[in-house]
Amino acid sequence: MSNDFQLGGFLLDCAGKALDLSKPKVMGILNVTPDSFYEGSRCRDGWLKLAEQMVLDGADILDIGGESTRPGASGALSQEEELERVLPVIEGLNSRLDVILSVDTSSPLVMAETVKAGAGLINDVRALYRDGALEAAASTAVPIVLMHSLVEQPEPGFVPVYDDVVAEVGEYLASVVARCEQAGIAKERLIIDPGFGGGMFGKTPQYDLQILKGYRRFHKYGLPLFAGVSRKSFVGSTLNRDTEERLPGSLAAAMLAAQAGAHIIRVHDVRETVDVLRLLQAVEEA
Ligand code: 8Y7
Repeated sequence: MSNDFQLGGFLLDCAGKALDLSKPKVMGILNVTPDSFYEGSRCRDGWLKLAEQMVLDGADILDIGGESTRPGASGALSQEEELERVLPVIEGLNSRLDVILSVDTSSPLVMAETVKAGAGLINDVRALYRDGALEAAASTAVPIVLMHSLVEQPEPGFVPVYDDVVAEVGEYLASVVARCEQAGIAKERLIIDPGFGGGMFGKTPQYDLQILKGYRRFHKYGLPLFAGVSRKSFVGSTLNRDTEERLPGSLAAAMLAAQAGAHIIRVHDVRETVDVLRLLQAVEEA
């Protein structure tokens, strides 16, 4: 079977650990928040066991987040509180596991301190738009995931409207990339993500489906592509399934993203997703 795309030969340096994106990589979600939407990833205490299991299951990266982006999640954390949650986990995992640690944060303090403690990737759903975040990220040397979002939580009842969602999200990401380059961040450190999801992420389920359908079009920016579809609301609303029942739909979505050339796929269910990607790889090599 011929590849209908060629993953770019991206090779990133994540604080001394190589991230080879010639094949899609799996990022396991490790939430250290008490209020994340999917029960399975809440692990304020069991984080070490969960992290070890994800690595055994084939995770290439672990994404550690201390602040929930869920609409209505308990009020904004101070940067210090967020750091207090996340830093011990990064330090603990860095000394125990040989895996790339990603920090899911929008806070400049958290970026700076966790990279010092060994984080090899910054994942910012606000694409470095918080005050000081651009400068903080520029002062590190690690790769950065830039996600499209509304940056702020919209008013209740807000309905996003796009004419061509892939084109408009792509234009936004291109402008964020330009802003990063102006701040001295090399393009070689950047990864782009359309940001599937509602609320602050700014898409309806229908737009999420359109993004997945047109995902290949993001290759034109010449950067590694990221996809976060795991157990998201578009899977639930398309299939009429609660979060605990969204694994099959999430795997199908991960498979579609990988076939469309996603380089990094962020998931709750590492073992199952790794199997899907192995099968896809085997077919492509057949
Ligand atoms: C995404 C993400 C979340 C995503 C990137 C959830 C932190 C919500 N989603 N980061 N984070 N992309 N880059 O449903 O899609 O997992 S949190």
